[in-house]
Amino acid sequence: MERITVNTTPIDGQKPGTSGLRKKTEVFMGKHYLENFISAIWTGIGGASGKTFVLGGDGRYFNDRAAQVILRMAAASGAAKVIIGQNAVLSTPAASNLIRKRATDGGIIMSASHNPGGRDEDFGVKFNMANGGPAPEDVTNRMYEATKTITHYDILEAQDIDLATLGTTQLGDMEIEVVDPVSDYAELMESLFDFDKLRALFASGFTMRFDAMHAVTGPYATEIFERRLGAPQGSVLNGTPLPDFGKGHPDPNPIWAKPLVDLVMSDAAPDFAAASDGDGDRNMILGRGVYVTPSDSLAVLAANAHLAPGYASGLAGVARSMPTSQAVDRVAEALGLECFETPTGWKFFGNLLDAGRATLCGEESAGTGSDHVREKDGVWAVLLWLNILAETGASVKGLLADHWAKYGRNYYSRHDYEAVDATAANGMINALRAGLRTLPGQTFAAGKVAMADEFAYDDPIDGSRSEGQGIRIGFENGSRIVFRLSGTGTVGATLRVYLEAYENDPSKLDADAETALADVVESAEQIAGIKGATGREAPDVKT
Ligand code: G16
Repeated sequence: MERITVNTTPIDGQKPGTSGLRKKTEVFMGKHYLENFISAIWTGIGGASGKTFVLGGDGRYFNDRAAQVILRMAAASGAAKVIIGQNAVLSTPAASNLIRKRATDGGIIMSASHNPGGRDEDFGVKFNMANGGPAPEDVTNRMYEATKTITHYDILEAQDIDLATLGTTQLGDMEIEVVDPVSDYAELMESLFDFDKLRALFASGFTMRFDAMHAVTGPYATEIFERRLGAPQGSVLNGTPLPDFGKGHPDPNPIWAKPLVDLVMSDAAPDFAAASDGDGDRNMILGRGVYVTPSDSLAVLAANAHLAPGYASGLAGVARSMPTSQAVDRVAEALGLECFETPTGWKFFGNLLDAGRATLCGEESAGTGSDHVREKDGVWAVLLWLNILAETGASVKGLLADHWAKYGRNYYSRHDYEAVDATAANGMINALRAGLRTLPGQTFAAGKVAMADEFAYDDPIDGSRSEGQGIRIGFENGSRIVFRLSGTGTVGATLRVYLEAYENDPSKLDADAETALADVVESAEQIAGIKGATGREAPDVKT
């Protein structure tokens, strides 16, 4: 086994985005591409020597090959140990849990999350810190700087490691421990939720469908829902993980999980349905005849989390990403909780969770989580919903209706224009930025503009400042439009337009969301000229 030093040169564009580095799989498979970035990770975290890491991924195409390369590079760089999920698989929340539970120095997660997988699709790599959360911007900036000056990397020449067999092996001086990807995570879930009550719920005939979308949550969901909680076999759909996710788009939203939405809207609807994404951190919640927006889900969970044993003593505070609807703010106000508004990206919740200022966090992009790990967590969100339904005996629709009756309803939708010309998209955002000061006082279809700014965040814990986090336009009646460019796409630019309208008239809480938001949608076009800038007549995806 020989340690070799390979000469290389910088490769353009290795700047981590909202959540790590995501590129086309073929790009990652290109000469030195993965190796350069892994070496830059070591530089960004002050070296790998003597450290223990967790390694796992969502099982997408190239996951297995990339894992072997990362292990050889970790060994060559002096890492003491790597704890790896069997077959190099770990869901993102399970990886976060292992990083924390085993008191490691961090971990590498191989995933492009909800992006499709396969040789022609996407791959990704991100680093999580010792707290289990995504590396903050100062660390990812150091990684990026390292990619611009790299001249060589170290790697062992060795045979592939057997990652199918549980147990401990050696690679050079480094120890490798292959662990069951599910058991530690399932144990954590048992510590947070009332599994007896959930078993009784399923025993009483409660029906559920969980769509794992042929992605990483299949084994987790089967073990927890079917084996431990006794949901009938077949409650988990598409539970076999596939390297290309069965050619699907593993993003749990009404577009990509349409069959599940159709099911809950049909006569054959189960009591409850949910889906998760490629790496298991996102969730979509559905009930008989109803889709719960991620923003509403966060608000309902915040209002009812105390019904689950893990949160019985109440919440320290809540946090949402800026584009997420303000529904949770109303719950926080009623409960007297601190409520934080952070930029898009789970990494921004880490400091608040570590400092004990927030217990529950969530994002409009189908992410909800708590201080049990430092990632959003799809299966956890499903269990919290189930625990609340078991305690209240309510239906999803009933719980939601009660919630709106109490707090009012934040109608909400996100319109995505995918793979648009990056120059045109940036031009549109620049034009909006330039015109911000002229907007307050002007009236559009949605009403009179009360405020308009570009969001910047001052982290209350470490004082760091993150600028350029999206254009916010607030109306006097509580409606809001946010414009932002995605940081997770791999082709051109993806424009996201977030639309929100608040309603508390009891007779108007049950409207069709598209109708309720029509004026806000029209205002977004009036203000930004989206059609002209993107050349598109309509968004590609509406969530
Ligand atoms: C990632 C981040 C989330 C973010 C989402 C969308 O999720 O972790 O915080 O909300 O991307 O980001 P953007 O709007 O920049 O595309 P995931 O599930 O892809 O890791």
